[in-house]
Amino acid sequence: MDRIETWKQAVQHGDQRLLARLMTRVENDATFREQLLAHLLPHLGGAHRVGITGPPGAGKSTLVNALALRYARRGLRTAILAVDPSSPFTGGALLGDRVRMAEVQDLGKVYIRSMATRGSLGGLARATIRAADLLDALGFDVILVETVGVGQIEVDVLEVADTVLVVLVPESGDSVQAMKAGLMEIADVIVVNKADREGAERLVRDIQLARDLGAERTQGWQVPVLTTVALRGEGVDPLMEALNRHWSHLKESGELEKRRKERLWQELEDQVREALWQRFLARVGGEDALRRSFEAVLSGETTLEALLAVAQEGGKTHG
Ligand SMILES: Nc1nc2c(ncn2[C@@H]2O[C@H](COP(=O)(O)OP(=O)(O)OP(=O)(O)O)[C@@H](O)[C@H]2O)c(=O)[nH]1
Ligand SMILES: [Mg+2]
Repeated sequence: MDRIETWKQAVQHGDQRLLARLMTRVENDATFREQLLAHLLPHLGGAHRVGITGPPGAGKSTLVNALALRYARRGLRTAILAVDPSSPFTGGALLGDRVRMAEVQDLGKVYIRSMATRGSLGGLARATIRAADLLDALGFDVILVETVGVGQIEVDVLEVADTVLVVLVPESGDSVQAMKAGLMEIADVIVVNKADREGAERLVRDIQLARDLGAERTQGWQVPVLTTVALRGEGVDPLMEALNRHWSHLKESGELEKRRKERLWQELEDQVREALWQRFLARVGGEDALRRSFEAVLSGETTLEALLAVAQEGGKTHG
C-alpha cells in the first residue's frame, strides 16, 4: 500500500496531528512539496476546489464560514484554506478570521488551515495548490480557498480553483466599472454581499451588463450574479447551488479535465525551469558569482554572450 493510502486512512480516521504535520511540511518544505506531487497524482480529482476572492472586508470569511457549514451538514468532507498575503500568524486580520470561524471549528467537521505567507507570492500560490492537492488526495470533497483580491493573489486563485467566486459589496461599484471585462475573466460566480446595504441591486444590474461584454472564464457558462447577507445566512443556499451547478458543468463539459491538465502542465513547466536554472547557477559557480559576472556585463567588461557561453561549455565538460 502506498504512502498516500496510509495517510488517507489515518486522516479519515481522525488523525488530526498527521494532517497538521503534513500541511506544515507542504507549507515550509519546498523539496517535500515537489516530491509529493508524484505521489499525489494518481489520487487527484475528487475534490471541488472553490476559490473565494474579493476586496478586503467584503465578507469573504463570513461567506466561507456559512458555505462550509452547509457543505458539512450535507455530509461532505470540507476544508478551508485561508490565504493571507500580509498577516503573519499573530496578525490582526488572521486572528479575527479565526475568531469568526470558531463556530465552524466547534462543529469539528470542517478542517481549517491558515496559509501564512513565507517568501514570495509565487511560493504561496504553489504551497496553496499543493495543500489543496494533498487534501484532495486525502479524500476531502470540498476545499474552499479564501484569498484577498489584491494584485498577484487574485490571479493565483485561478490556478488553485476549479470554481472562482468573486465577492463584491455595494461599495465596489466604482471598481467594478474600472475592471468590468477583467472581472469576467476571473469569475465563475459573482455575489454581491452586504445586500442589506444601499446599492446592491444596482450593482447586480451593472455586473449583469458587464457580463455580456467580457469573455467568460468557463466556456458555455453564464456567470450567475447573486446577492447575499452573509452575516444572516441569507442567500447562501442559492449561492451553494450555483457553485454546485458550476461544478457539474465543469465535469460534464470536459472542462474540468482540460483545466486540471493545464494546471499540471504549468507545474511541469515550472519545475523544469527551476531545475534548469539551478543547473545554470551551478555551472557559473553560484548566484554570487553570477551577480558579479552580471555586473561585469553591465559595465562592459564582458558580454552576455560570453557569460552564456561559459555556462554552456561548463555543461559540456561536466556532462
Ligand atoms: N452589513 C453586513 N456586514 C457583513 C456582511 N457579511 C459580513 N459582514 C461584516 O463585514 C466585516 C468583514 O467580514 P469578513 O468576513 O471578515 O470579510 P473578509 O472579506 O473576509 O475580510 P478580509 O479577509 O479581512 O479581507 C465583518 O465585520 C462582518 O461581520 C453582510 O452581509 N452585511
Ligand atoms: Mg477574511
